[in-house]
Amino acid sequence: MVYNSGKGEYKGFILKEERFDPEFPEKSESIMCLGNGYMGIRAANEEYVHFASRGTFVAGTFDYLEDDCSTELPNSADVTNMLFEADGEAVSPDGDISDYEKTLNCKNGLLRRTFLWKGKNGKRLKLEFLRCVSLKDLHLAVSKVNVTALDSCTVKVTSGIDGDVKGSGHFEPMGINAVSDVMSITAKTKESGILFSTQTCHRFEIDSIKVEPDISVYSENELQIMTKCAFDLKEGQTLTVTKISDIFTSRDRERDGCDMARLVADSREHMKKVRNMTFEKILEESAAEWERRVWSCRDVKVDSENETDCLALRFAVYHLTVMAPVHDNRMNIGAKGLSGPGYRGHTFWDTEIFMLPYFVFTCPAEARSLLEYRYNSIEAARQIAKERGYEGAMYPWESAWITDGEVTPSWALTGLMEHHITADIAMGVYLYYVATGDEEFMESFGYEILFDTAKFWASRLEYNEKKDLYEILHVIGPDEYKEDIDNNAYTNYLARYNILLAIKYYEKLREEKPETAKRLCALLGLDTVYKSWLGKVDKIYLPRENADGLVPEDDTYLTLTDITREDCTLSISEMAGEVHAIARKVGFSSLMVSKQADVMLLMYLFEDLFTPEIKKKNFYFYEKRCIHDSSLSLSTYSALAADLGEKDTAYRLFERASTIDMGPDMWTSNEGIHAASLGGIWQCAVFGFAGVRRYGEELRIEPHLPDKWRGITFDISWKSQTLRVEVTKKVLTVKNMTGTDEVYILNGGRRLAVGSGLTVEL
Ligand code: IFM
Repeated sequence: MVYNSGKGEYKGFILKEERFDPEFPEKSESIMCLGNGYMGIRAANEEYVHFASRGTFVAGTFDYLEDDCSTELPNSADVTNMLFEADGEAVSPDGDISDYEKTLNCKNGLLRRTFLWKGKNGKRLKLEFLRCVSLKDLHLAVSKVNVTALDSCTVKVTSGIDGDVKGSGHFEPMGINAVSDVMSITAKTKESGILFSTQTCHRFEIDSIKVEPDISVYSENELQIMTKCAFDLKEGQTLTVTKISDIFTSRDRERDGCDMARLVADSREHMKKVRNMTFEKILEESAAEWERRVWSCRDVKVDSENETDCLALRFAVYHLTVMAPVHDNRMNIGAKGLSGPGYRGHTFWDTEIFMLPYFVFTCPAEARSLLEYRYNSIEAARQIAKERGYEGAMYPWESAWITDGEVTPSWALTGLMEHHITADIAMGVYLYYVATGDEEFMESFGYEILFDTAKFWASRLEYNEKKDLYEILHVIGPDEYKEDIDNNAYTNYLARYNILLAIKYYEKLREEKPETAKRLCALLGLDTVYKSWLGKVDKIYLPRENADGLVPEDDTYLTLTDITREDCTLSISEMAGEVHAIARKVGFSSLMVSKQADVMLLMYLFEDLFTPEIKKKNFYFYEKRCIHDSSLSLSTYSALAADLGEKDTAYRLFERASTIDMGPDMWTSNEGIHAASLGGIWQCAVFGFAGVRRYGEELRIEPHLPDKWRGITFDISWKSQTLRVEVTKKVLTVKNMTGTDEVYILNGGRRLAVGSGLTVEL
């Protein structure tokens, strides 16, 4: 993979694959996936290639297969397929090809692939494949292929809608159809009964002149409808195939639960409007939307000695856009976005802790939609609490559709024990509220989430008479290598904070909005719960540093077998393979080894809990024992290192974080990109190096640029004002681009008014 191959306005926006390796098609399929939050389409080649795993995922369309272990986002019918034959020989990128190039332009969402192909019979073709999923029209995808005959030959095209893809078992076919040049497939998910309509329409041109070939339409099974036609091309002639496709489902908010007749009518109406559009027009409109919604306000410009750094940020912003179903508050972001089948499309704490901050600071309306999803799931969370003998709302570790409740596969203990997610969601609500001051959100949704999650924690605490303390036993913390442990520091501190927030806002509401307090009191029984919060909150056990200055990750972590060696030059994460081998024999639970940031995340989120010396000590202790076996880990370590002024370490960790998807490892992204890691990369730059942070209820900006960076510029939203932040080695500049309200920032221990523009010497 080559980066930054773009020029002019696209410089720093383009990822390029220079060689097609049929052994590893999945890497670029995931990382170059297209989408718009409604759907995600993997960047699989148009031609079928052995290993390719085509993927079209429509947000929120979860389905459960009886013999499977939990609900998943099904892979729906593929519209990207197109096979070409030259004088009877199939064109394939794993044949005799040259000048291969596949690029993703993050700026306008254009996927482009080109190569020269030579058949066994010596016939040569030049091919250019273009694809776009519209950001403007969420149902629309378009492909255009230019096939230039370098030698005269007959080019046969086979193209259509292919629902016979991996995972098609989720669908019951409802009909295939071809009316005029529009082909369609309708299907229904087997358990959730969601109706799908997928349509496609082809247009053919030779040297830009429309042609109408004899077309034969056929299907090999009920999930497929294909068209075949042939063109005699003279040397130098170019055949252009434009394929306009759309997808609608009965899960779409506008047609929620509709019947097939309505779905088909809506789809046909839509296709009528778009079928005559050119590829260029669709791309242009989509690119304008990218500019309006994303790049004009969310670009992060990094001026670095290493050009890849800037691309890493844009790659993150690109994917955070295509993965997020922010058009519908009944949906949330999957751990792999919409880029692959990994984690079944489920939502984890990844949203609130790793991605939500990006949305809060760049587009609060989208952040609100993601939090409304949690509110819309609150009944299911209450049900989980009840089933497990607790009170309030206990959020599922993995969630899918809002009424599904816990969807973690039953073989994973995390679904039973990883409880910190409930407090993570409360933290997300709090961050959103502080950054936006959106009182209407709080009245409608936020307070209820804060109170009911705190109610859960109050019922979850266990009293230890001997210690006269409340403990949280039998959990899994962020470090998932340690199962069924007691008093995970991260969980205990966050649970307490959740309760503290509930106390604070309940008291505030009683004072300032007695009607709201009364309504919520009646709904949640807050009078009794409030007393229990007060009685318990100061007695929650909060692990502190021991005599060696170490904060124990849980009750037993520091007693486990330490396998690090002082004389070893390799870090433990560099020895991950060996560590796994040891763990296979003795189990991770007996080793002083962490999968991912745990205590570090606590120190990052709550920066005043421990002194800088203690934080530094713990940083190096835990980093030495963390194999970053989760993509959520490196970014936290990097941002915390930046806070601690450990610039080189922070940069080294940032570089590693940014190679999780974009890097040379060909296996890491097979099942989809790492959504949380991409949110984490944004946090490394904005929170870590630029030092932006919610500090209490204030905005703090305390930059720590790495040596390789000359500067960084980006916009953030704070209390309805857009602030342009520019950091160089010497100066921090903050401009209020909205200018309707005064904003203050904390810097160097001072509270400074931004006014019409603020410059601080660093
Ligand atoms: O939520 C994470 C978890 O922290 C580590 N395993 C993968 C999950 C999904 O990304």
